[in-house]
Amino acid sequence: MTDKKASRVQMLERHFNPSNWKNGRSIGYTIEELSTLTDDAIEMLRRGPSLIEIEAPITVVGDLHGQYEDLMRILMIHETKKEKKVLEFTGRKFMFLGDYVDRGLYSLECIALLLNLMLHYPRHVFLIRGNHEMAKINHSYGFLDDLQRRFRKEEDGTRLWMMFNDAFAYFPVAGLIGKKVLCMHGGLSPELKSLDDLRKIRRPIHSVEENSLVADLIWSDPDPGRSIATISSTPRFLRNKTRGLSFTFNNSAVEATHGRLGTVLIVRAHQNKGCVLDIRKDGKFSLLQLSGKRKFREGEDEEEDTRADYKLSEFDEKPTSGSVEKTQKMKTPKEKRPKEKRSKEKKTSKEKSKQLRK
Ligand SMILES: [Mn+2]
Repeated sequence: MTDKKASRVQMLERHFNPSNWKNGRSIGYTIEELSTLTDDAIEMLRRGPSLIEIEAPITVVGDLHGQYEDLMRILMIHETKKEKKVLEFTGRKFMFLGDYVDRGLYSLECIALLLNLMLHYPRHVFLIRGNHEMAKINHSYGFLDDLQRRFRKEEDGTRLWMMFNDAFAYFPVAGLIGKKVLCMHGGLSPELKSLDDLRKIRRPIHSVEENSLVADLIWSDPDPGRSIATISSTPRFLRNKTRGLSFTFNNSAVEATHGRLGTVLIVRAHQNKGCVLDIRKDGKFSLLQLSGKRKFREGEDEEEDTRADYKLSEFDEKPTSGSVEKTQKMKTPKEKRPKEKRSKEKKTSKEKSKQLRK
């Protein structure tokens, strides 16, 4: 085992040990190990694709936003013995759809563990980029502040923040599961004409101004409201007033994209409040909403966590089910918006996933 690998395994063990993170404790890191982690991540990601192409079964996870205990529940590794954890974990594949940092209390724990898992299990853990994996956003929604507070010298925190953002610049921006399910953080783009458009995206991308297709993949939303007025047979992208950039897209835009790309389902996050989608090998899927309250930074949310322990049974036991081949619609529960940007959108929206009517 190389020194680097040994250091990563040692960090993973710290992550897996509940006494290190339960009861509100943060995991301790050194600048050196985090610096090695981000360097190694860049080295792997720069050689990897912009579009992750993979087969089911796979578990797709929406916005984490520093909810470290939720992440541990999703991975299901904290209740078992060390050896078993690894065995159990290596058998499953995960695609995370971005927004790992900001808002929650444990941004650093989430991103450090996920990068480490990605390096350790490169065929099982895939990280897609969210809008919070952008320096312009994570400098003001918590990540920078957390790092500056947690490291002894403020400039060390700032340096780490820059190192993480250097790694984010190489993150892939979309995933394709079984050639049929297209995943991204935000949504569709009028510039998305073929899967090759995704495969050809060059990285690093430090700011979305550099690439408007990437800006849309990371920022766009479905039409708000889904009122009768939004039902149109013409693919339509409107200015996204809620976000202040990119577009909203209607059902016809979804259908048109499926027609061009040969896909049948769009899976996205960006408005989630912690969702897990299990896609099985036969194309059937279950959507699980994480129950319980999430922990947020002061001022981000009034919610307080009241759970004493975290077990799988706390998942909603009545998942929304469907099949990739047959499903026409899927629910996408919405995330909490930044307060100053929150709109009066309804709690859920539906996305059609039919083939294009020519
Ligand atoms: Mn987002």
